[in-house]
Amino acid sequence: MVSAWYMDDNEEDQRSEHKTDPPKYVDLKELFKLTGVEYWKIPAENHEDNEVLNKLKKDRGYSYEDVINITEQGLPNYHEKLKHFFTEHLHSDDEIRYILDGSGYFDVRDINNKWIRIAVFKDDMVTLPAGIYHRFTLDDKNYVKAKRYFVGEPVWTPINRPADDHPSRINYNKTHGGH
Ligand code: KMT
Ligand code: NI
Repeated sequence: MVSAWYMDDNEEDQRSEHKTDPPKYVDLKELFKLTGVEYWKIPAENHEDNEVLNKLKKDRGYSYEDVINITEQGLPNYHEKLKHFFTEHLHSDDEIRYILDGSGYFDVRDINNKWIRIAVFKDDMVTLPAGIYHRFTLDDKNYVKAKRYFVGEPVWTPINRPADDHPSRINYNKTHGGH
């Protein structure tokens, strides 16, 4: 089950939880208000036949999908990719990920520029809006398998921070009130 919390300031080991003491959790409603991140819980088994997922794909026009398997054997240029995933960046389009197996952390900046860590597991689907500053890391289990969706021809290019003048960032700030 997904959960989210504000991160501590400790820069060591990106794969550990980084909760504050006491932990400061963020519920999904608050997460949406603070960042625009959306969440669905969809059983991974037989998800091709899941009505909620199929409606979502149709309503949002997710015309492309593939599977990313993040293991040292399963992902070409594993170390380099993990480094890029964890470098703060944005994309011109939504980042839509559906966890089929394993787990990991999406870190997103809230509207006050604070990191919120979103722990995702099997059955969790999240959308990160275009223009949000974010990053991804595996957790200490070192494994995730996820579906990636896209509207049209996929563009995975990360645009590293600072990218405050990027049209997607300007639009994100307008929509979600960030700075
Ligand atoms: C991205 O763009 O940051 C990723 O695809 C991360 C891995 S998806 C679980
Ligand atoms: Ni990204």
